[in-house]
Amino acid sequence: MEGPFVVLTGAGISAESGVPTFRGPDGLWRSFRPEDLATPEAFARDPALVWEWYDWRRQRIAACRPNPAHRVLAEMEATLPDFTLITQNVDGLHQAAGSQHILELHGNIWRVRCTRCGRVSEDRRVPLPEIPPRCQCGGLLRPDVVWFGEPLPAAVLEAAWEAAARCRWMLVIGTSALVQPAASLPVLAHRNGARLVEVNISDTPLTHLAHEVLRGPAAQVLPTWWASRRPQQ
Ligand code: BJW
Ligand code: ZN
Repeated sequence: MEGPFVVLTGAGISAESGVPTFRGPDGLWRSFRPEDLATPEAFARDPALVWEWYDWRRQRIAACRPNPAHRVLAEMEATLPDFTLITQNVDGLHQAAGSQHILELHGNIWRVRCTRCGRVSEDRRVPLPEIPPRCQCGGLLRPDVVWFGEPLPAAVLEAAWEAAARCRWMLVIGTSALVQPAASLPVLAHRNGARLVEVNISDTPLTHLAHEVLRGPAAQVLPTWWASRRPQQ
């Protein structure tokens, strides 16, 4: 466990908390795929429809608690001297588990951003009283998340690239590794000599690169793995 340690998480880490994944069988909402709804075009066409999806997801997530996998990552951060957590998730469950520093590549579902004045604010109301919600300035609010075709937050992505490029270990948990540029981070780490460990219930495009594959639900296999690796005091 020597050297910089990076973790990349995806929707699968929150599955056992009850948060639906994107591409699983229960990932669909009214038969829409994320590629149909998580786009600026969908929002421009029908903001109320897109907001109904987000409002439904916010209600689901509000009822969810972090699971043992989230908690292990908070413990790793507190234990390992050089540790970086990168997440594609927008659910806020890493924060709820006690992780302090989180690189959120795709934003956060509990923030809203005004499409007119750009103001960003936290809004945890579930359900939202008005759909689509509006800013004090009268502008239309949108979720402060990253949709397909939109750039990731530059500083966050830069920090993630740097961490991936220099790490000795990369743990990739619960992501289908289909969405770019997040899916390239483990590839970069691998190319630079990091030991790649994948935690997933199924194969992904990264599985063939992994030095170690922990096959099973993250909330079960991650605590066991960490218990056997954790530095003893
Ligand atoms: C378990 C489990 C358990 C289940 N335990 N495991 C290069 C090549 C091709 C395409 C592109 C490219 N570069 C860019 C693109 C386009 C696009 C893209 O990647 N498209 C692909 C789909 C082909 N990317 C973008 O558009 C990105 N933007 C960009 O690149 O901008 C460039 C630009 C620069 C300058 C100016 C303008 C543009 C943005 C991507 C944004 C993704 N957004 C979403 C929505 C976020 C908001 C929201 O939540 O609503 O992010 S889409 C959705 O997918 C969400 C997720 O973070 C993301 C990844 O999903 P994830 O986490 O992997 O979940 P699933 O459901 O796919 O997988 C779950 C996994 O868990 C599975 O493997 C299960 O087996 C496993 N699992 N239970 C362990 N218990
Ligand atoms: Zn505004």
